[in-house]
Amino acid sequence: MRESVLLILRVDPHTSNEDIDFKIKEFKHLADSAGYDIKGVVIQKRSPDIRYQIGAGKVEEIKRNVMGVDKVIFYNRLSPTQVYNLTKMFNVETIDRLNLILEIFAKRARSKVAKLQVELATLTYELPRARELTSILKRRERPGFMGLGRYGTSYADDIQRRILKLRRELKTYTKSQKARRKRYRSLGIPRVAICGYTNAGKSTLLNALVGKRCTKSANQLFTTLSPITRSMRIDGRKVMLTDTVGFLEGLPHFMIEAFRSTFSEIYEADVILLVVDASEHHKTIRRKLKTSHSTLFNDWCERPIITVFNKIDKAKCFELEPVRHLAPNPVIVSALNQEGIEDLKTKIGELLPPLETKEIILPMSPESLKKLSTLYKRGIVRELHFDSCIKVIYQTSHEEMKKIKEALDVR
Ligand SMILES: Nc1nc2c(ncn2[C@@H]2O[C@H](COP(=O)(O)OP(=O)(O)OP(=O)(O)O)[C@@H](O)[C@H]2O)c(=O)[nH]1
Ligand SMILES: [Mg+2]
Repeated sequence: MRESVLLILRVDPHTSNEDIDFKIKEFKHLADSAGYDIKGVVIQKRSPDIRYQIGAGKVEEIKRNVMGVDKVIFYNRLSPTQVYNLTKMFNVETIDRLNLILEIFAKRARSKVAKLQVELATLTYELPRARELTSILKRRERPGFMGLGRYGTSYADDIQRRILKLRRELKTYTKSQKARRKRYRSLGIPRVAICGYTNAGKSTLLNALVGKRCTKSANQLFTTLSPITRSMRIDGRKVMLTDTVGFLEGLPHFMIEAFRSTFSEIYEADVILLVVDASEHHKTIRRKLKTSHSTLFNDWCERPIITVFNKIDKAKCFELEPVRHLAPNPVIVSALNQEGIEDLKTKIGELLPPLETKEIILPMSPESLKKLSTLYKRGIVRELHFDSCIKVIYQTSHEEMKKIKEALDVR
């Protein structure tokens, strides 16, 4: 049976209805993606209260209706004192949106690296809270109180030690990831990364570009956590395509930091596909594009970006003009119906690092046929002429051209 939750959002007094709607829609989608049954939503417009985040009167009101709910989730970030006070008032576990996101991540983490990253993010969030909660519980002599039982005296020190260990383990992974990239680079195979707001259709797009179902897509947030890479051909050229974890508004820096190795798939790509759901209102599109750009530029990123407006089959009146300034190289597609995919491939081809074209002459011999098969594997054979010798019009990256000519001993 699904656990039931009550969602609470506090906004400042002058917040627009549009902003509230955006936050609530996303908050509900997050709770639903985590598998909760939403029993109710409470919104309060006021400045933050230091004890409870929402007003004390509102807390009393909710307290009367919170019976039968398994958990209370706040959209706002809660301080450890607020967690303690609210848990005490409601008598059920009370968490915030970041805990909720971390719960989803923990559910989705399959690979060893993803599990390490999620644990690192969770503990980084937990550490300062653990310190403060331990001291609150000690002062009030309430060890083991309502879901706060783990905050014993050595808990914060244990977390600190575990964080250091996780960082070391993730470093080892980063090294092997670097070695893999170096190999692709030395073979002259370019890399394309798919990124964008969560649920924009990134995984569906990877499936459409590769031409088969390689990864799961679903109408929930953070379906994809670990990057997956598949090869595809763009105008005959082999390209590695990577699908990555989605972006979300208000993700703190420490979370992006914990997923550094995943995000580096984006920063180190030759071309970035920034996917956005074109079926939403242009104000939502603008907001999600802004979040995506600020997440991307969190680190320095100078790669060419193609803005992929997806789900055009569902869009009632898509207009590019209001968001054009945030959308370099726009291409409009429906990944689900495979519309516009060829145009997108053409655009990717235009932005990939340029290829070098050379004429290669091979003598007529069985040995040359072996060399020819290597040429096919490692680059693009544009033309092939058999005469007294074999003439190949060959294309590959500049570095690879040098290497292959040396390896095959051809001119
Ligand atoms: N109508 C329509 N739906 C689409 C299209 N592309 C994706 N979807 C749907 O949008 C939802 C999300 O798709 P995903 O491919 O999982 O999105 P994602 O960006 O990978 O999501 P996360 O991995 O959760 O960040 C799914 O229900 C897809 O079927 C499209 O072109 N048209
Ligand atoms: Mg996905």
